[in-house]
Amino acid sequence: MVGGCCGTTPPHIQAISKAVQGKAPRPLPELKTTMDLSGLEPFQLAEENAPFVMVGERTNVMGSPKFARLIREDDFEAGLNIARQQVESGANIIDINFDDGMLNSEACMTRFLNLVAAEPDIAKVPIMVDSSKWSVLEAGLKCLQGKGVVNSISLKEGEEEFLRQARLIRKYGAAVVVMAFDENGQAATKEDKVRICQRAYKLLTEKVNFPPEDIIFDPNILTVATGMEEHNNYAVNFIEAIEEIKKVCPHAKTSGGVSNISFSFRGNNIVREAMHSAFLYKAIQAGLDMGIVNAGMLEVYEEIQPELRQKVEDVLFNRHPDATDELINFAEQFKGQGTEKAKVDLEWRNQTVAKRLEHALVKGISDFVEEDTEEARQQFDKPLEVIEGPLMDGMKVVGDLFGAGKMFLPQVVKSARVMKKAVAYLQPYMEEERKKNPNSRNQGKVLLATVKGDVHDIGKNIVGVVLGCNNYEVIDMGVMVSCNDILNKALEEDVDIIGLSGLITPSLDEMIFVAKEMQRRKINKPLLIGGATTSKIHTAVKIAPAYEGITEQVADASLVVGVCNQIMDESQREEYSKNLKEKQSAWRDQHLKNQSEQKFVSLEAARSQKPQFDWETMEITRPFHLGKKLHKNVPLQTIREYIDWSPLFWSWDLKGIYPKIFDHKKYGEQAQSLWADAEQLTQHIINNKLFQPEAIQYMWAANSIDETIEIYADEKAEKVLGQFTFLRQQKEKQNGSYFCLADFIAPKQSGRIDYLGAFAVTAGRGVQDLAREFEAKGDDYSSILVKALGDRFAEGLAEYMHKVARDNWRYGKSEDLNNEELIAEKYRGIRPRSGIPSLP
Ligand code: THG
Repeated sequence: MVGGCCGTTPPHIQAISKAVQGKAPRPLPELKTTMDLSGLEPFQLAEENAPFVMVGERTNVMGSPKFARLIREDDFEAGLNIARQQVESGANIIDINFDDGMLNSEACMTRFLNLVAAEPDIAKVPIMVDSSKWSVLEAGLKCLQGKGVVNSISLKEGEEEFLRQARLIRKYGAAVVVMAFDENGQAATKEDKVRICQRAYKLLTEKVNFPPEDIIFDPNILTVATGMEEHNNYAVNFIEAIEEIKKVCPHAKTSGGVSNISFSFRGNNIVREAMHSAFLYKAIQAGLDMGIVNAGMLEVYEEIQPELRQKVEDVLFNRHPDATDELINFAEQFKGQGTEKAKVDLEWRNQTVAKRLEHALVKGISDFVEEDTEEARQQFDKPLEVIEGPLMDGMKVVGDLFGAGKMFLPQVVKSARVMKKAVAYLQPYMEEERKKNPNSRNQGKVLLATVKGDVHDIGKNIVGVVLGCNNYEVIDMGVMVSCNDILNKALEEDVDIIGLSGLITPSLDEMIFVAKEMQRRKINKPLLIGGATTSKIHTAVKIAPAYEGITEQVADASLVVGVCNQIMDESQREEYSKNLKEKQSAWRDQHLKNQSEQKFVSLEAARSQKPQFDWETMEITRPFHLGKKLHKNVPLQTIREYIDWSPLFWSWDLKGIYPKIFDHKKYGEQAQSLWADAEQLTQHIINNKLFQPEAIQYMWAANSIDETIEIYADEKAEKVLGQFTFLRQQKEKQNGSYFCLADFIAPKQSGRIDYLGAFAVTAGRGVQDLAREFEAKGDDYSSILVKALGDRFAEGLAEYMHKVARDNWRYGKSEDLNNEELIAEKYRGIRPRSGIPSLP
């Protein structure tokens, strides 16, 4: 077993140690002194059985934005999960660091270590308390159970302070990391590193009697590939220093912060991980005992793509002056990719062009799509065949995987981004193709539009392209087009066919409305329906009956030409229309049969069984103020704190509750990836004030009369300002009352005045502007994300306004609810909004 008793040895370390054993066996030291540490379980760092010890780096507010956020938000429980994940991924020790100017680091350290102590699956491993402040290290030492490690002390404040701290560490019973710093600063050359460590070793062993096996030297892993020539030899200096320190400081251990080496490739995890494992491979051979690493995120050395490995090693081992530039250029292709892809990476590039296109679509990789599309174009007679052939085939795979629940909406939208890029690439060729055949007659004019309320146009755009390539003239009106505009345009251009598109459910109703309007305005043109939520059944049952003309749902872009050709062909049209209507009629009958009958009671019967409240004794609280208040420029940061994030994931069909969803078996990974994008965008929006939220709020004196609530100018209730009338439940119930929202306001005949609040909120114009900005760049993914965030900010503002209203209503002042409790509606009062069953 490697690394003592805690955890199993992960494959990358097995591979590294195997490689080390095979290639350059390290001579065993003559004295086999072990370093003993412990959490709840003992951990022995013995040279002969521990080729390498992994210290988990993620519980560090400087090294993990996620951990930092959780701590800032006071969610220490979730912070524990990060510690747990590190242990589960094979960390033998965990490094814990709260060095942040905005935190009370001592208090955080104490609190976190106390929480860790209560978690056996974390506390089983020894802890490394990490800080550059002695007071924080000491706060940590006071909490540590077992035997941990202090990270770190150094000679930078002189020998006296160094020895004082070392004595205290001995007293607390911990091991220590000593950094290669002295009064003159950080050691960067091999000579300085060795000299300082040797000096510290002598002081510790001779003046404090510090056991040498409890000393861990860290001779500074510094960042390479920064573009500064002086940095090029940093990795080499470290590795050579390790070898020397092991010789001149018997029994002492060595360590380093491995991820430091690759800071210049931040955001490019594939390259970073390749650097870490290539670096470790050499450093372990040189005698490195332990490293602070992202446990679970180390590439297996043998599996690094050979070309990448060579370029990385050229940089690490400073093999030639252009090594950095070459790696930077080569690294470009991996940017922003997750590591998962890295492991199988580029293998797929060896497949046929059709398979490559499919892979790119499924994985949402747009980097190679233009070159692959070009290659495919050369293989086919016409550019359109590339779309109808390999690209559509690839999209079909995406569709099937999506349908089977193996792909999720964010991925599908990323696929569409790839498809868009391919189609855009082919567009000029298709134009050319059309010009080459001027005699091919115009097949007909088709108007396309995404209906009002909907912004989805990927499918519609593909349909437009496909029709265009088949000699149809396409008038594309874009997204969010009102019924009036569509029909006016159809008449003005005298189009042959109208195609409506939409992806979200409300679009179905908008389509019904368009059909009704066509009937009313006697516009006799075939109507085609398309989009993800449309269906043959819905079209037959709900849309077609509203309009006498041809109304057909077209399931995907590959079918649209066939349908249009039949419509445009005089000889086929009548037959086609008759068949269609027969089919739709049969579907309607079938649908009706499947509907079970629902019984309703009369309104009088429902009223007679309305809920009964004792209005004589009911407590009615009087608000501080009545009337109107406008809230302009509510700070985005304030609203952010009131946001319920779960629906953000639902809008992408990732089902789960935030933040538990991150650990979800099926959706966890996608949820994390979406969250990272959402957080980044949110920060950008807040920093640049891109949304301008506003709200208007009212509070009225009110009474109810049956289903109606009257609102009054003041508490004298003489002047009625207006009325709200609500529905009462009438679906037959076996027992229970038939509710109406008005039941919750004191009835007029009770003689008591009651109150009703209302507000309207918006996240502001900026949502649309920013979404359009992304759309213009062809980035539907970010555009949709902006809209989803706009929706979150509007909802968050509603939650906040409700809090303001309750405060005005007095009882809010005494409530003490956190966000979760707000989401669970633990407050007094209700907040119905239009669009829910009680207020449709
Ligand atoms: N020596 C010793 N202690 C140390 C260091 C060292 N403690 C801190 C640090 N260096 C080691 N820990 C880390 C932790 C994280 C990273 C680097 C070193 C890191 N984090 C990513 C980043 O900043 O790019 C986080 C990216 C993300 O999560 O999104 O690279 O040298 N004794």
